[in-house]
Amino acid sequence: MTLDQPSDRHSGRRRRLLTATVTDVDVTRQKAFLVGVRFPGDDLETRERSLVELELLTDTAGSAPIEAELVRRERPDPATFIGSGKARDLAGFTKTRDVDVVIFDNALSPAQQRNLEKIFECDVVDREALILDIFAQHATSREGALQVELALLQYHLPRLRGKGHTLSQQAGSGTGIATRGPGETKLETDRRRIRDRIARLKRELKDVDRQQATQRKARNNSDRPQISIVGYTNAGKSTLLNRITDAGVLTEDRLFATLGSTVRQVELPGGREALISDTVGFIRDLPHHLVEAFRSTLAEIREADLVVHVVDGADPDPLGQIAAVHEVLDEIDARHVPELLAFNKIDLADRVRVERIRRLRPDTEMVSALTGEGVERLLERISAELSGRLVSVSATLPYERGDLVDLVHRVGEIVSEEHLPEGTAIKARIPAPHLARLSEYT
Ligand SMILES: Nc1nc2c(ncn2[C@@H]2O[C@H](COP(=O)(O)OP(=O)(O)OP(=O)(O)O)[C@@H](O)[C@H]2O)c(=O)[nH]1
Ligand SMILES: [Mg+2]
Repeated sequence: MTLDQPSDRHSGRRRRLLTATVTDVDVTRQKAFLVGVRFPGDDLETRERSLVELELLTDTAGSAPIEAELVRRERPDPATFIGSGKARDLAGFTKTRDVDVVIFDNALSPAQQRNLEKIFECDVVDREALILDIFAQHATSREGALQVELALLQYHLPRLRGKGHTLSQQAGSGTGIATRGPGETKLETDRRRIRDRIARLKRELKDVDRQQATQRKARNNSDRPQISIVGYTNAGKSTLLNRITDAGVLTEDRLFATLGSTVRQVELPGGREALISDTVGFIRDLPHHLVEAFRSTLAEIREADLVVHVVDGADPDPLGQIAAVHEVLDEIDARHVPELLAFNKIDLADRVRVERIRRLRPDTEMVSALTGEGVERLLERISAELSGRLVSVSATLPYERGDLVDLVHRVGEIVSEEHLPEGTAIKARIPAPHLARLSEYT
């Protein structure tokens, strides 16, 4: 990837984007110009990758990224982030190309966004707005829609301004990149209405929270360990769930295909049953408002017995993805849950990268959710990780206590089982909390 050097800044040549989306720009799609900013100390490759990811996000949101530029700056300009000279320079280009929206990879303050819109004379948004917009377009469940709307309104509240549009055209509409503010005269009323709506959404989400907590509790009481599949968006989480259960979850080569969560039962090697769930993917700089709004969906990760962290082995920067996922896990207080790394898409990953990960994280399982390679081993590892917290028991259960025999089968791993005249002699490994129920017969 060659990015603009300062020397050809005025030559009119800008970086051509790499993916196919550029060559067949759909005339009906909004044309987007992307801007990344690199400060001293920022790693060039990281900023470039982030810009390529922004391009994917833009495409996913339904706009056509036509060009991108990585701008160097000593420090952010408080008024325009990139400095008004640079902004005017870029605006000269975007106006000749009829750009509809300028998208910044870095977060903009409401004032910077407003000032930049004046210079560019078109919509200016940042990565957060773009991700929110994608979520708005993809949310299908009731709670998903509530969660996204809450995050959107919280993002928009400090940005409301008069631009002659009505409120009904924005918040949660999920069409186009939602940036438009309401008409000037209605500004105050709209602010109040949004605050009221935020309060109402929070109340509704509390109900959802309660329902989901009840469901989780019922599942917890079912004695089966809970496994949460987590990972960067598009890493292959849903494909893995489908591979090991017959969940039939939608999988797609696009970002944020999954927004809700799906729980399925799985029988692990050794016969033990567990619950396994797949949920929304993470990304670098996942908007804080979204993480907050999705807390109830993400709560099951926090309460899981084991996290299976799926890493996209075909990505050029798997370690960066791992770090981004850990950041989100930190934010939702889920870092205490034991983690098993599954390096996915090894059918695509190059050998060098696989070896590098293997050296850095020797405990990583290499899998291909698509071809099934390594999945059986992964299940064995999951089983072993969960067994780490099992204790050995030896009991002779009378035949009228078939319920206890069932319990041991369901929650534990059978070592041996023999039918004696006085009952079923069973040797097994079970979670410690269940020991008490067998104590009479040990
Ligand atoms: N080659 C290859 N492709 C895979 C593999 N696993 C998943 N994919 C593809 O990667 C894309 C994303 O897969 P998903 O399962 O939807 O990914 P996800 O992590 O659930 O993504 P989101 O829900 O969007 O966050 C799909 O096109 C899958 O077919 C794999 O092991 N090998
Ligand atoms: Mg998915």
